[in-house]
Amino acid sequence: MSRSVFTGEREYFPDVGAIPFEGRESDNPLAFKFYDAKKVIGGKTMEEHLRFAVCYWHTFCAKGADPFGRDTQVFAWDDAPDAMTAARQRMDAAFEFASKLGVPYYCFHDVDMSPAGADVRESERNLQTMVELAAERQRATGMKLLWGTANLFTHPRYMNGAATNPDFRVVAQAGAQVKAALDATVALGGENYVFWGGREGYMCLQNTDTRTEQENLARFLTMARDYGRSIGFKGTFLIEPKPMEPTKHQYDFDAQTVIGFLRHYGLDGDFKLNIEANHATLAGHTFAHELQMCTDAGLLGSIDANRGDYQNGWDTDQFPTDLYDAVTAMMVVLADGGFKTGGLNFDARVRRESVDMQDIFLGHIGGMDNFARGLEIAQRLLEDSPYQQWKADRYQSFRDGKGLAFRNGELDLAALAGLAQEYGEPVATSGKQELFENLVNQYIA
Ligand code: XLS
Ligand code: CA
Ligand code: CA
Repeated sequence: MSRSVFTGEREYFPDVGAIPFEGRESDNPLAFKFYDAKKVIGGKTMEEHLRFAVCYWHTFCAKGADPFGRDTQVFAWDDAPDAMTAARQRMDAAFEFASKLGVPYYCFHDVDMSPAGADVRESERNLQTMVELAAERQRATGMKLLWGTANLFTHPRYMNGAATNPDFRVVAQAGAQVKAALDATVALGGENYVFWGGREGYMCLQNTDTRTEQENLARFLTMARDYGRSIGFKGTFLIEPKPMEPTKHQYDFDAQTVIGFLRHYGLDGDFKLNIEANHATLAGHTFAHELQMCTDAGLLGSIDANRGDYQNGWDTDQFPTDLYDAVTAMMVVLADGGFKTGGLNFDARVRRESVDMQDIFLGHIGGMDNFARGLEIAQRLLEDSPYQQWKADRYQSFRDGKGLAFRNGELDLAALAGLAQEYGEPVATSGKQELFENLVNQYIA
């Protein structure tokens, strides 16, 4: 992977150069302490394992506004006479930032990259113009597109849903946006295409025909899949679960709900899941739980690594700083054989109070270092520790004899009951939770 630093006509982060790896003793805040891109862990470099991505929207579009206060951050690239000039400047800033940080990937929504036009045609033209520039910038930097997506939640027309809107004309608008975003993703060699259904749910059960809406969602996704494949998209379609916010209830509630939906509608051959740590918390699960449900189903696609706040019930999209979370997440990813088309996207934003341009680098450096440590520790836990053996040993009784016959479907319920009589009361076996937890902490050194 090339790490040439890109700067356009104007340099937007002049005080920051390429971020070096300096090791854990370094006192340079603008250096990696743990992420050493070329370091080999278990046969692959850190860069190949982690496949980090910077997201366009939080990093270069959001400026600190919250429901109680307006923007706090000022971005030089917004200073432009018209929206397309601002979009070009934003793109230069995005590629400068990502190439200085040294991440191999980025992600975008259609409207992050290019302004919506007066109608569908004009919006498409704007996006095509920006895609041509993005393709040039990708060639100049070696950066790649992890995923593209369409923003089907910000525009007022989507207030009652996009693919699940009760008004078919709105569904058609959503179709136009997804078609153009798929074209853009394919043109940029995107490895995945994401659907996050922020408004695919309801605010009021009484006014909502949930059955029709969910059937329409499946129909819409099937059409998108068919169109994507017809234009040569070879990557993975991803659904990103989230239980709520902005809607009271979102249909893609959590991993198991989405897995059931994909299987029910025969979409599990083309779609996998994009798991966001923050959304796991909102659904009442741990990050690792959501990842585990996906790998059990063979449907782990990609990760949005941003975390929530355990005291808050909303989506705070913070950079991931919790080492335990990173370790337990990477244990699941590594045990699954690592990412295929997916990667680790920082769908994260610096805090509203973080108004220095350097803060954006600091947030990403911290998240990348945290996952680099998580990777190394998880690898050692899986390779060097007795963890996998201990876990497998708990299920030893299914490996031969009648337990194996049960697994193979060779016993009926009457036979199972007969075995209970024959065995008598089983001797209690300890679950050894403390032993497992202590082992994980022993390796977090
Ligand atoms: C919002 C989601 C969103 C998706 C992309 O909560 O995380 O940012 O990742 O539309
Ligand atoms: Ca989020
Ligand atoms: Ca996300």
